[in-house]
Parts: sequence; C-alpha cells; structure tokens
Amino acid sequence: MVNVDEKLEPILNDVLRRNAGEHEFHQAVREVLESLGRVIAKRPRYANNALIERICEPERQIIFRVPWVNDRGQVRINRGFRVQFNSALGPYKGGIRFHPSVNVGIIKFLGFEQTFKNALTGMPIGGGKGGSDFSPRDRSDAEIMRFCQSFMTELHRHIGEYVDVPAGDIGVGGREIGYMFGQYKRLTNRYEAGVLTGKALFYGGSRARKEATGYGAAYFVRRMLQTKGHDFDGKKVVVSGSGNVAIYTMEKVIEFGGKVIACSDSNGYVVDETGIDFALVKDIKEGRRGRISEYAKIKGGHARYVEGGSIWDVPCDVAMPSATQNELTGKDAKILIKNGVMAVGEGANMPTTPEAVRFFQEAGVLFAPGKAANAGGVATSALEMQQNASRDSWTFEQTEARLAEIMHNIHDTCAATAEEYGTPGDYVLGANVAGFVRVAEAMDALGVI
Ligand code: NDP
Ligand code: 2IT
Repeated sequence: MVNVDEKLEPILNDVLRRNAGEHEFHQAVREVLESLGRVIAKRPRYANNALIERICEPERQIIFRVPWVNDRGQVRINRGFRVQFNSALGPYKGGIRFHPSVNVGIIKFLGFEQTFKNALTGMPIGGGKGGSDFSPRDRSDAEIMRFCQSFMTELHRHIGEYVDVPAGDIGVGGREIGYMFGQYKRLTNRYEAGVLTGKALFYGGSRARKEATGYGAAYFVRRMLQTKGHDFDGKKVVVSGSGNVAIYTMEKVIEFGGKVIACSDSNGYVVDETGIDFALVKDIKEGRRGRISEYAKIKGGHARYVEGGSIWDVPCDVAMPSATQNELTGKDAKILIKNGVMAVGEGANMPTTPEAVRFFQEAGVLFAPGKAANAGGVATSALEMQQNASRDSWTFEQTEARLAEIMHNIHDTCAATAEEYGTPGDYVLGANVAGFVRVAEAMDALGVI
C-alpha cells in the first residue's frame, strides 16, 4: 500500500485536523500527497515556501443562505457554497452541484481535484467548485428557476469572466445554467457570456460542450487501451449513472465499436445484453427527466432492471463509473477483477474508493483517474470561454477535434510522467504529479500570495 512520505505526513495531519469530519476532502488530499513524495525527493524546492500546504488550503470559501419559495407558497432554505481553490493558472473554474448530499467537505474535495484536472488540460484555468444541498428531484420548472435565481443573487458578487467561471455538475445542466445566466445578466446589467459555461448554443454556448465529458472519457480510455494493443472494438462496457457524463460516454464508446451493456441511476440498474439503446436513455433522462427503470419497461424482453444492488456485478471488459464519488468499492473491484475487467476509466470525480484503486493496480488493470479521464468537460468549457472572448462560434467537428487532441495530450502526459517517476502505467501518479508540477511552478513564480 502506498503511504504518504514522512516529510509530507505533518501536512496531511494538519489537513485532517483543520478540516475535521470532511472525509471526501481528506481522501482527495491523501491521494495526491501519496504521489508527491517522489516529486519532492527529485525536486526538493517544491517543499519550500509552504507550497504544498498552500495548495491544500482553498484561497477563499463562500457559504451562504439560499431562501426560495416552493409552488405551495412555502419558504424553503438551502445552503449555497463556492470554494475558490486555486487561481495560479487562471480564473477559478469548475462546476456547480445541486444534490442533497452536498456539504463543504464535498465541495472542497471537488475544488481540490479540479485544480489539478484543470492544470492537466493545459488551458489557463484555476480550480473551484460550488453547489447546494438543494434536491432538484421532483421540483417543477418554476421551482428550479426560483431556486437558481436566489442562488445567483448571492453568487453573482463572487464570479465574473476574469474571476470565477462556474458550469454544471450533478443536478445542474443546460436549464439551470440558463436560469443562472439570466439572473446574473439582470443583476449586473452586463451581457458577460464568459461568466458561465455549459450555456445553450443560441446564447453563447459551445458546440460539443454537453457531450465533452463523456466523449473525452471515451477518447482517454481508448488511447489507454491502445497502449496495450487493444481498442473498444467488441468490448463489453458497463457505464454507471445515466446523466450527462454517462449518456455521452455511452454514445462515444458505441461509436468506437464497444458494446455498452448496462447503466444505472440512484435507484437501480438496467442490463441489455443486446447493447444499451443510448438514444432511449437520452430520451428518458434528458427528454422526460424519468427513471432508468422505464428503459426495461419500454424494451421488455431482453432488458432487465435490477432495483438497488450493484451495477459492478455485471461482468464486463471495461468499467466506466460515471455517477458519483465512492460508488465503486473494494468489494466491487474484487468482483470486476474476478470477472476479467481489463480497464477502468473514471467519468465521475473520485468514484473509486482508495481500496478499489489499489486492487485494480495490483491486479494489473488499466486505471484512468477522474482528474485525467473526465477533464474533457472542463477543457471544452475553456474552449467555450475562448469562443466567448473572441465572439466566435466553432463547428462541432472543429470543437471535437480540439477535445480529442487535448485528451490525447493529457493521456500522453500522464503516461510519460508515470514513466519518468519509475512507475510506468500508473496513471494516478502521472496525473497527480503532472497536474501538481504545473500548479506549483505557477504558484512559485507568483510569490507568497
Ligand atoms: P447528472 O446529474 O447529469 O447525472 C448524475 C447521475 O449519477 C444520475 O444518473 C444520478 O442518478 C447518478 N447519481 C448521482 N448521485 C448519485 C448517488 N449519490 N448515488 C447513486 N447515483 C447517483 O451529473 P453528471 O453526469 O454531470 O455528473 C456525474 C459525475 O461526473 C459527477 O461525479 C460529476 O462531478 C462528474 N463530472 C461531471 C462533469 C460535467 O461536465 N457534467 C465533468 C467532469 C466530471 P439520479 O438521477 O437517480 O440521481
Ligand atoms: O467536474 C468537472 O470537471 C465539471 N463538473 C465541469 C467543470 C466545468 O467548469 O466545465
């Protein structure tokens, strides 16, 4: 098992003590610090000037009340967050999550991961994340609009195209971005298109942004498979979740010749051995905001729905967890390995527990960490900012070509870094170290701030 270098142990202990109870944040920091021992052994100056301590401390954390009125006229209160983690490389950049499980520790883990992910893209963006413990499930369109307006009424003071640029995440898609952009525009009296990304095409969005995270994950995993002489061709693939990331992962994997046989939501999973009909999933989820159980009802016969349970019980060659953090446990990993999985690519942020990652790596399973494999979404957000800044609009093909190039670069950078540090094929180390070095170099150049 990897341990944190003794020089870094006091830093980790401080993070644990000063952020008590924030388990997901502890997990994310520990994983990065486990990779950094070798960096400071090779380049000791990275341990100077409390650089690593500073990287683990968000630059700014904003927590605010979000009052709103439901359709029955009752006043409801939620908590809003924006954690502006690191702006050494550019304005803070990262999504907004609406889910009842959201708390400051979850937003901090996401903001911390985002900092290194954004660095890996090579684009000029810092790291941040936000959200609320609001549950959008079963809320009317009017309630969603009122909530988004109230959320933005506070958030607008803290963001801007040169300051902090939010986007979507769990529970926040094109509809919510539209309501938030409308409120920002009204409050500031500015048509500042570059303040949010993930906008619809007709008011400043980028082609391929909606598809980008899933497509990017498929590009990354295909390149990783190719290093071992494989491809998606004919491979059985299981994709968890059925939201934005999962849907477009399925589409691209199918286009690459893979056979997606299962997907899920928080209630259960569907298995379709003839191959998941991704257009139907898209219609159920994007079109009707329905449940994945409807898939089996509509398809009948060859599709089956399993309420509860673990989607990782379904035997596959490639697993792409694309729902939420810690959804793939050590127990799941053992089953996947027993069933012959050859590659795992994280579409979600930190969906694989540390124990499961260790099992995969020990078993020689190719493992692509989220901060590398799912970076296509934020990279295309940066392309959206670029288009907004130049008042331009690119074609789908042009945008997807840039995305593919960025994903291949991230893959190759992670692989080369792992090789340089003596652990070829360790994409976790490669991503952590390559992302860290870029942020650290910029922080060092900017002085103690
Ligand atoms: P969506 O809200 O579109 O979809 C989330 C999916 O995951 C749904 O199927 C949802 O099921 C399921 N899910 C969410 N929470 C849980 C839970 N606690 N337990 C089980 N299932 C759950 O979100 P996205 O697709 O945008 O995000 C998925 C993951 O990808 C997240 O980890 C996110 O941080 C990450 N990500 C997203 C990017 C983006 O551009 N959107 C970019 C990079 C990473 P249900 O509908 O039942 O809740
Ligand atoms: O986790 C992520 O990278 C996102 N939710 C996308 C962030 C963005 O700014 O596009």
